[in-house]
Amino acid sequence: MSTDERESLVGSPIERREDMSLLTGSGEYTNDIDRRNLTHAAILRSPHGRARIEDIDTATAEAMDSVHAVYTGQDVADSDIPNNIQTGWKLPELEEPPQRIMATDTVRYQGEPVAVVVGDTPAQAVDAATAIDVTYEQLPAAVGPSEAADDDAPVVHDEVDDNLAFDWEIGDEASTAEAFESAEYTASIDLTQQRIVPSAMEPRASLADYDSATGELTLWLTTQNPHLHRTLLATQTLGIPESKIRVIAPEVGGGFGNKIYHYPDEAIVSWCSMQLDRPVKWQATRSEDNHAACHSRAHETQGEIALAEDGTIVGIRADTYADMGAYLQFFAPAVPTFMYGCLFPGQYGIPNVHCRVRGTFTNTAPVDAYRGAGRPEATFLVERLVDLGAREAGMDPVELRRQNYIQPEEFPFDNGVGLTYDSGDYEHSLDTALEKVDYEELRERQAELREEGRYLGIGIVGYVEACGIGPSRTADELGSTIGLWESSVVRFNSSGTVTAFCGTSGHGQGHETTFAQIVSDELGVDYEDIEIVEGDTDQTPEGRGYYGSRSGPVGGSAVVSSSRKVVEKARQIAAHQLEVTPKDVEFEDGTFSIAGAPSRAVGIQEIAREAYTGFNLPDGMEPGLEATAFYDPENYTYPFGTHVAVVEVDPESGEVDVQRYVAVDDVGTQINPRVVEGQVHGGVAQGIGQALYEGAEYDETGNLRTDSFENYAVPAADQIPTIETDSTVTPCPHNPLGVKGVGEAGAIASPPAVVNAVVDALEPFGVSHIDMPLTPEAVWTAIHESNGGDD
Ligand code: MCN
Repeated sequence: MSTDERESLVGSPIERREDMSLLTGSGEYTNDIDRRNLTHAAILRSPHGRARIEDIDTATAEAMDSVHAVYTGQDVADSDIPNNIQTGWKLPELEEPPQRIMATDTVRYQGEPVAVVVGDTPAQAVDAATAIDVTYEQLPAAVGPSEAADDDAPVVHDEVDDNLAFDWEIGDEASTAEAFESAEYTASIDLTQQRIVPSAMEPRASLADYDSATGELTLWLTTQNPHLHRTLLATQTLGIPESKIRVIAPEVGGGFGNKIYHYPDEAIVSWCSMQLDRPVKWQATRSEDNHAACHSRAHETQGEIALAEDGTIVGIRADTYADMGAYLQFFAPAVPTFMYGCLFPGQYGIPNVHCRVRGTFTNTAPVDAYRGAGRPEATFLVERLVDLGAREAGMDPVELRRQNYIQPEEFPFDNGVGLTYDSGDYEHSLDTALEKVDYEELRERQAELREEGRYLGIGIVGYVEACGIGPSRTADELGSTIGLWESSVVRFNSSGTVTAFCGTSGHGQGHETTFAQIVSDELGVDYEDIEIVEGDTDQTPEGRGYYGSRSGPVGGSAVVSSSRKVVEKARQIAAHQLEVTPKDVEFEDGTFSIAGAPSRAVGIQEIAREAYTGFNLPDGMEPGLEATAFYDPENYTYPFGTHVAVVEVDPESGEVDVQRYVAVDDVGTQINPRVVEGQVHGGVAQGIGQALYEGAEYDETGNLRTDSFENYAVPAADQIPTIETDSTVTPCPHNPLGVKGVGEAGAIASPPAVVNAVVDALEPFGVSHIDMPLTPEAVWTAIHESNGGDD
């Protein structure tokens, strides 16, 4: 597409350029990569939730054909590397026991690495790992976030005898208690936000190639943030200089938060390569990833809402236990605190808010961010409470919401618990969604069907989330150890084409398309002449990667900044050639010209070619045409929206049929509406998965019952309804594109939309809440535990 055919590419729903290779199987994944002398690693993992390692006998494994080496945790411990994975979010008074890349004396979750075998083939390595004989003394395990805080709970780490990683609160407990005392109506909920296994299409993998001659390590890794991984490998685990490490993210097959973290596995594989001076590859199986990649959500919460007589929400409070698993992963302490408690008030102006969160260690896989990270939990809680409050006050849930919304003229809005929402129009979003579903007609139909013994439910959710987090200076105050800026280099090549190197690292979000749209608009260069490069620490500027839906608002803004710097240098060259001063030169659609003299004009690609010959540049100017920019956002951005689920529940079987799903999202200016829609679809599908199907379960010994897709139900395509999307546009006021993030919106809004709908359907049975996943059994049981068993 050429820019002269249209005014602006930002806002255009052009097709994603990355899809052809992904859809035709020509994408290159870590496990597709081959190296000369390649070997393969198999990691032996703890079968127990908690146990003492009494002995490891590796003799049989070492003697097997084609085995190059067998290493234990003690070998690593003896090797004088830092060997301590630490969280990146240091809450005050955080308890943080060390996390070694392989256990030495105690294992603390099923799946924790204990030994590694390097063999000629993956199968030979696995066979040899199976031949390692480990003698364990199995110990009682701490399982469940609130049970782990009991006085007599088994202790996960000796140095933290109450299993409490942190005890955090926000808001005003006393004023909130007063609001509850004087309230007309109150409602409460006890809920479990179940543990989720983020199931990317491809399990994790790494290929490490260490060259002892140069001391350089190249690591192909399923990572969302190659630079962050490089830093953590250098400083936390391997101890080799960061400048000697190159991390490359090929196609990673989806991340969804789960590929942010520095796992023991890639450090083990790299360390093996360093010992053997040979490339070593490791590919997790699905079951291995279910056990050993981070899980998510895993809260137990008591929540309450207080209303005045007229339906004004006067207070909300929550007491949450958040499961941290056995070790603190990179964002773990931030997810159930700042990303949860600070968003608890949702779209409402609530004068009294209090939220306490205790993060507990348990003998389970570490828990950290998964699509939405804290905001799904916050939205679920407040939106369930609003529905319960409406039921208590005898109000329509729509009217209760409408009455309590923050109004457009109140932005920027201080939500009282640490956040300043940038812009919003929640009622417009609600009205758009209600019109799309024809709410009045639906309520009439619901009443008619109830007469026939059929149970239709309508679930409404308004969400606001915080993404594109920054600025860096406030991240420091909140405990972050990293800045939250993003970077890019925009470079004209000598022939006039453009390559933009970005610090973000997308895997399916369409960055190659949307960032090229931005560059095309900024430089006035044809879209086909622009390439986007991400995901390689040797090629791209230092970046922070993708999470918290930051690539559009933060990464896209960095692309704008570096493009504009390029234009300014090009303007000086144009002025020199047109023999005027730079301020007399205008720039539009890729052409520099002089006002009132249209024939005196020169295109930016021509200027780029001149910049590289260097023949005719202003005195003292360096040749070349490129610029680097780091963009640090002024604030988070706050996307919002209204989602409506319409379900029918069969009380005989407990089956839930999602008949309609309407998503109205406001993500500010849309760079590419097609990409935005795709992101909403993906998020809603994952949220419906959480609402109806998914849930990780451990038994009391810390044994993971849901270790494969045979017993962990990720929805198939035919279990996801048609998703009807629409949008409103309220630009972000503080970034140059007006963009808010979209990647997590669908996963945030959809679980409470579905649960609100099911509970609405079952109102005649007196059902007020059902914990996710709403399996037929859970729904049937809820009906029968209320008055439903008697009808
Ligand atoms: N975009 C847009 N207009 C906007 C906002 C964004 O066109 N107003 C575009 C962006 O340019 C980008 C895409 O939408 O191409 C998503 O942008 P953004 O919301 O900024 O999110 P990120 O690119 O930073 O991706 C992260 C987000 C998160 S946190 C998870 S988890 C997630 C998700 O996106 N993981 C994904 N979506 C995913 N989609 C796929 N296919 N795979 C994953 O692993």
